Amino acid sequence: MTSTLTRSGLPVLDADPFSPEVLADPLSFQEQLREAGPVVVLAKYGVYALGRYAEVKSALTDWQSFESGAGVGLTNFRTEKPWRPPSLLLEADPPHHDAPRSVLAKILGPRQIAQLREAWEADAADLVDTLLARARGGVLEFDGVAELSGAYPLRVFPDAVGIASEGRENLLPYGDMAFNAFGPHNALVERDADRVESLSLWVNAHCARDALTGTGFGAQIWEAADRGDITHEQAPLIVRSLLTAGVDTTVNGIGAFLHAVATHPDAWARLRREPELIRGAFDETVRVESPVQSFFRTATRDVEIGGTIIPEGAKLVLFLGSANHDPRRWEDPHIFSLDRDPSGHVGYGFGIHQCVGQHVARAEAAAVLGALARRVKSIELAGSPVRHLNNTLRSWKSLPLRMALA
Ligand code: OW7
Repeated sequence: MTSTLTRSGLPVLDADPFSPEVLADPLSFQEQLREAGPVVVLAKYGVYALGRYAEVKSALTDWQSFESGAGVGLTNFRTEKPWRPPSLLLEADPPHHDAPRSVLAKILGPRQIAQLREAWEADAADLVDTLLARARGGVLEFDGVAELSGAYPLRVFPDAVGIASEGRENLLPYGDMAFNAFGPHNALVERDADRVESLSLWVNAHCARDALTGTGFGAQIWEAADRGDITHEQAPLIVRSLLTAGVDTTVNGIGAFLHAVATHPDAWARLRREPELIRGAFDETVRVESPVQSFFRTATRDVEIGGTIIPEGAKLVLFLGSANHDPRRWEDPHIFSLDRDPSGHVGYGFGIHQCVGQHVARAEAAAVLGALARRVKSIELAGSPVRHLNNTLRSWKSLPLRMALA
């Protein structure tokens, strides 16, 4: 695949970043994108693309010029109907974005999440103890996705939101569908076409006030409506954001963390000796794996970026994963290292939309990896891991692991 130039001098790529081949292994596409130039045209979709750290970060920061309200996927909400009513957070701009954002930022703030830490650590210890009870001769082989990364968030997060137990198996497929929907209408989207209605019905029903128990995040969103911080019409859509964005992301973040330690034995030994490094190690995981690979923006005016004018109304795709591997910003960008400072990565985005749930994600990951670090001497791959393909998410379907008890 080569890049050619348009008459305006812009590089054009024919490669499809949403093809199965690129989704399975995006690094060479990303390098091609970064090397082609700071702003590239993707011929297949007729959109602009950013793959370098500097431009991705500046587009994320400049929300006035690069709006989210026209959708953060390929679909332009100004000209095409969204697959569901837009998110009041992700797919909104100031001033509409601000009240929902500040309500969620308080409910999911570091102090609030710190209060869940002990219970979440106990849940992680219980999950890991039950798993390790199956060890024979001090060794256990298991699937890290089925038993840990795919299980733990479903054990703690729906409870924290306050939804009922029945039907929780809908959460991962719904999230998978929502994250596929940011991409083009390809086979990954088509595959789920007959489930959109039933999965949406289930999720929407669980956003209602009477479906949310006790003191959970969901009930707190409704209380914010009672206080007048948001309207009662907004409340269920904000609950929907939690149920959409809160499960697949953490499953894949924790899965990426397991893969990183299973393939870096020195890092695992060090995390066992110095468990206070686990949180920073998770941030390095989010940088190197970038569980959310891309989001789109739409130009609100003719706007210059990377020496190019993006015309008003044009869609551009920001490759977060590529920015997090840009050698212009990161030394040995493809290497997972406990010795680097990963701060400034754009794996959680940047600016006013930066992941409002990141304290939840960090707490879940630290609980699981902390429980393992106290009990498990070594972790290694016991077979070839298998990718799960998604238009937006970097994901594992299976992660065969072998662990030796400490
Ligand atoms: C929402 C990490 C992305 C998301 C993703 C999908 C949906 C939403 C947010 O954040 O519904 O607000």
